[in-house]
Amino acid sequence: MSAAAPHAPRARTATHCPYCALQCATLLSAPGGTVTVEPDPAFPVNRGSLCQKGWTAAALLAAPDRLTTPLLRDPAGRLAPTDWNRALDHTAERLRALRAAHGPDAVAVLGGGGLTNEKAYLLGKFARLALGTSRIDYNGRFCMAAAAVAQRAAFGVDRGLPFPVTDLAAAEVVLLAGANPAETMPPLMRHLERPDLIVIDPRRTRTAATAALHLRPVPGTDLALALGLLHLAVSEGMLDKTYVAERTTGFDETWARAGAWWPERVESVTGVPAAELRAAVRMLAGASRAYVLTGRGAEQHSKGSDTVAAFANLALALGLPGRPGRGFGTLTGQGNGQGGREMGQKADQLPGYRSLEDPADRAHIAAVWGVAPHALPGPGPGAHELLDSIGSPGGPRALLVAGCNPLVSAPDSGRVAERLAALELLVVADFVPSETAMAADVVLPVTQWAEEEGTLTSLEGRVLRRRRLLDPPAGVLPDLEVLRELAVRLGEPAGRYPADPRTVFEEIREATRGAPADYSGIDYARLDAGEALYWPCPEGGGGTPRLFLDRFAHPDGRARFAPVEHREAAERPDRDHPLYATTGRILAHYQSGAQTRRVEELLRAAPEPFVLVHPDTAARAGLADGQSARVVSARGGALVRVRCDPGLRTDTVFVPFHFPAAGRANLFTHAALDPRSGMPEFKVCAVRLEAAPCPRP
Ligand SMILES: Nc1nc2c(c(=O)[nH]1)N[C@H]1C(S)=C(S)[C@@H](COP(=O)(O)OP(=O)(O)OC[C@H]3O[C@@H](n4cnc5c(=O)[nH]c(N)nc54)[C@H](O)[C@@H]3O)O[C@H]1N2
Ligand SMILES: Nc1nc2c(c(=O)[nH]1)N[C@H]1C(S)=C(S)[C@@H](COP(=O)(O)OP(=O)(O)OC[C@H]3O[C@@H](n4cnc5c(=O)[nH]c(N)nc54)[C@H](O)[C@@H]3O)O[C@H]1N2
Ligand code: SF4
Ligand SMILES: [Mo]
Repeated sequence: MSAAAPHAPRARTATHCPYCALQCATLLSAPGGTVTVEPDPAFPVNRGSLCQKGWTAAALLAAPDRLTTPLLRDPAGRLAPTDWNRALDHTAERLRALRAAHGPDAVAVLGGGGLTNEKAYLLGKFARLALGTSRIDYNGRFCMAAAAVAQRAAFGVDRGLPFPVTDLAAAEVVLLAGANPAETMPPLMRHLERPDLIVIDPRRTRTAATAALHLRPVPGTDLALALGLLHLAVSEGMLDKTYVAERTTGFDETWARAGAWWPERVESVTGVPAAELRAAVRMLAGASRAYVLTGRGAEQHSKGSDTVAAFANLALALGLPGRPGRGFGTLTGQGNGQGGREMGQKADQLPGYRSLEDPADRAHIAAVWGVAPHALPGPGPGAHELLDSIGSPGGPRALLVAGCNPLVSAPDSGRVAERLAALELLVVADFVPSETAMAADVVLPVTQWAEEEGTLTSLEGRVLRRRRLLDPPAGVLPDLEVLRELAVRLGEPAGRYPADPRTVFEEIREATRGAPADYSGIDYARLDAGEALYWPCPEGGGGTPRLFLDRFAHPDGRARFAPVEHREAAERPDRDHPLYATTGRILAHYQSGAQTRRVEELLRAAPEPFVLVHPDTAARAGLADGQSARVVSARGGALVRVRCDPGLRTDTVFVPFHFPAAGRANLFTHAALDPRSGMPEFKVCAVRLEAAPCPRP
């Protein structure tokens, strides 16, 4: 797929897809000025394949409504073109005034897991030094936060997959808890052809259709299900006692709880027949090479981190983590969802997975940044709490957004829209007029993937190079330059904010030296020479494709069982809202859809918001396939097209969250948060279906 090149192209360029964390390798060229994307057959992760989004990625470079000039809201309330100096001067002046009047925490920052490592790093540094604010978080709070908390607690470090994805191809059995890679990472399915799959998903997805066993729990009951699987593993004599004794702690307390989750009790809570639970455990325990993987279906709950912990418990009981050919992991979602969570844009973290509360970590980063440790603010609130506190006493008055579209992607988005409207200053850096950008006071147009250099860290913890094919169109600046220009206007020395990605990466090496996510041994030259480098990679080392083979990352080298207990979802169906609603993804669109709704081929494939509903459930609501309907919760409703799908449970509907305006799934989602991770409950709430008069939502 191709699109007209905005500017004179270089020769053929090896880079990676701009979308998900699989980071498929691509070769870009621009014969006759038209950018062409091809899969790189040499890269083991995608081995010459791409999904529809990858093939069509070039189209966005020349999107007709691409932002190519800064915009400033005029006194009449319209966004009008302006020049860079005015946009930056105005932004800095307003930020200074708000900070002077209300203190540094009056200014907040929201980053994204799609930002390169260099951008995420510099954004964190900018927030903590140039703004001096503790209020910085990113959209990974809505994505990887629950898995990160649970993995860190279980294994001592959070690298989504502690092994290369290609290892999966040699497995006999892979359990996927709440993941639908056939739509969300299609090339990954090539590595899942040989293993027998056990899929846990309330829907019969494309992934479930390929499974040897499909468990269909009521949404929000995976924690009970995982406790039940652990119960069976132990009660049927499949516990790996030697492994548990030698490599773990905490089994007894954990068993004290899981022991009460006998199969019939689990069946009554989850709706999954006891016979299927038994079959799942026997398959897993009977395989000599098995993996347990979680996705957002299990994680995006107000008990998401406990649920991941419960699946980690199961994997530990069967002796999987940290052994060759077996393991536990979680499928990171966004392009730089892994690197983005360890570069210091997270509310509680400094680069390298260092802690904002650890004096030694603070001192290390302060020294790299050339400031005193006390100059670093403390930890701040998670993304949803941050957004929710706008307009409350002491809450943020200005917000800077880079790499996120919260008007569409944050939970209970009716309320989020109100909160954003209460800001005194909203500044958005983006390359397309996203819904959030169009609500901003200042819009800063930035470069896209094929126009920039940098690194991203894929779902397997491998650091990859993004490379530039094209010059950016006139009028746009790279994010790094925007940050430097703003920092200077806020009184910071320019040298503290290098705009050259390679220089930023050199600083990342120093900042992460000796940290859990150690990048000190990685540099552009090694990456460009084709080395496969996985963190931790201390200076002089060859990186770590497989973690935990000898020991886990806790001081005693042991993994931790977690004594978690099931609890109900924040909201249950009742008379007014008799159905469960869950949300997620479809193949053709990416996230808030800000990018993929601008690609003609993808929009044709999925032009409008819809609800998947069992035909009997639709009939009961007086609806037929193709009709317009509203999916209504206690918070609001989304206007969608009805699509009957017998693969749905009769008590559950599914709505993709990729669509804007009245079709936003997040108008009905619940903002109940996981207390351990701040993850919202995107995957379950109570709704009813109503016929809607409007034929085209
Ligand atoms: N096409 C496409 N691909 C993407 C993305 C995209 O937007 N579009 N985004 C990327 C990102 S950031 C992410 S995080 C990943 C996400 O990748 P996935 O985790 O695979 O995606 P989801 O569709 O959010 O959720 C997976 C499945 O969870 C199921 N589910 C819903 N509720 C429950 C529940 O209570 N329990 C269980 N067990 N399952 C449940 C849904 O039916 C869905 O099929 O995809 C990445 N890849
Ligand atoms: N109901 C429901 N809601 C969900 C989910 C769900 O399953 N259900 N999933 C959640 C998950 S897992 C995620 S990851 C979030 C994602 O939610 P968002 O982060 O809001 O989604 P994106 O569409 O990726 O938004 C990224 C924006 O940043 C811009 N952008 C991309 N790259 C760059 C860059 O390098 N620099 C700058 N300045 N801008 C850039 C894009 O054009 C786009 O406008 O949504 C969450 N929301
Ligand atoms: S699977 Fe992910 S990385 Fe690969 S082509 Fe599709 S969107 Fe891009
Ligand atoms: Mo995500």
